[in-house]
Amino acid sequence: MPDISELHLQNLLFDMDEDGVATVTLNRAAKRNALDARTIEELVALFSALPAAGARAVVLRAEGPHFCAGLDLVEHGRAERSPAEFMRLCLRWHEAFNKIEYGGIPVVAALKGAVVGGGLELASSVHIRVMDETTYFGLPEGQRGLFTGGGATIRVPRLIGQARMIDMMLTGRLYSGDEAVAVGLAQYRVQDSEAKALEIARRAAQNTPLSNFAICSGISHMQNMSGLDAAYAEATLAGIVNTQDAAKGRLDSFAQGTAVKIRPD
Ligand code: 1HE
Repeated sequence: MPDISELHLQNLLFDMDEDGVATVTLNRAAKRNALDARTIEELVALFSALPAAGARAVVLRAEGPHFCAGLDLVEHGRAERSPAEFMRLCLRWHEAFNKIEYGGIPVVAALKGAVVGGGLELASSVHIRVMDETTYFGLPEGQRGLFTGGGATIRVPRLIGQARMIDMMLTGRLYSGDEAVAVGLAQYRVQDSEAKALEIARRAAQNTPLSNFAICSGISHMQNMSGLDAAYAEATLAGIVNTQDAAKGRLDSFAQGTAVKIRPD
């Protein structure tokens, strides 16, 4: 697998600080960060390379006033893809978004403006969504004569339920403001989504990498299993995580009364 420094990124920007907090930026503002085939390949390559690069948490942000306008409709219209070609393209979208959801590294999205169509599919693959006052969510596929192809049918109902997703797709209903948080499209609504996303990523990066791996891949995998299998997988994962050397110091400091207490003050 190529090193991150060897990737030739054009539509994404990448940066990582000394604490392993990485920033991935959608960098096609002139096209409202619409997802063309190249951007999807860059997401696959970048998120595949992040674990070996030592990333402990990621902020996913965007240039310009909109997070992401979804599928590149112009590229799609011009390409005149066959059904098989578009199916293969969708499988690359799944590859990219699965790398994000199942990669084991916390990914926090800093949302703004349009988070629509494939943009919502991308946003729904991260672990924590932070929106600002300009953010709105939509699934305009129905209006465009299209259907979701980047995992929305799996991830969006998990967030907001099937009935709300169908309503969004049939009527073009948009969610914004408090309502978007209330229905589950975002967990935080703040003035500055980038500052908040960075704060959350920094905090998550302080957990042990193995705990974060379990949280940011195990929970998703277990949602795909039967209850019985999920319980088995949970016990197996806990067997590994809860006996890790990296946790010993934290347990000792609790026993000695020096660890932070878990209470709302
Ligand atoms: C684009 C795209 C795009 C903008 N593909 N080029 N997604 C949509 O249906 C949303 C389509 N976009 C919009 O409704 C608007 O662009 C926005 C509300 C997001 C922003 O509006 P605005 O006025 O700020 O920008 P604009 O003037 O509409 O667009 C600026 C440029 O970005 C313009 O290009 P230019 O060369 O004429 O300057 C637009 O063409 C370009 N642009 N959005 C391509 N989406 C796996 S299946 C997933 C299916 C879907 O995602 S369906 C949802 C598609």
